[in-house]
Amino acid sequence: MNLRNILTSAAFTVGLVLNAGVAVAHGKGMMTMPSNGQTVGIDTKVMHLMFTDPMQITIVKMKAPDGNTYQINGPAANKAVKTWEGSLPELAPGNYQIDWRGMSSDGHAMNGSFAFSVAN
Ligand SMILES: [Cu+2]
Repeated sequence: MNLRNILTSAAFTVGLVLNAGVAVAHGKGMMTMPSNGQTVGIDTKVMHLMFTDPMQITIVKMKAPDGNTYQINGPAANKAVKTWEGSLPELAPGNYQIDWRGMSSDGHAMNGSFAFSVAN
């Protein structure tokens, strides 16, 4: 590895750390429904992402225990909102993970994830 590569690699690493810091700063006060680690019933129909500042949600995906990844659609997909509501597909018992991406009002790319379980 020559010096140029080392410097590029170091800059990249610092960039990743800074981005993580930004995400944490914006993520303060963020809440989800279900909450991370919560167990909900199979009759659960919606999920919420709630932010202290408006967030433009660009994509929300759900990894399901059947091995598939589902895209979760919400009515406010293209505008900044403090509360985003997405419709869930029919749920079966098991473990789920939601991954979301968005853009904060100051233009920072944001993302987060949380997990929940479904029981009968
Ligand atoms: Cu920002």
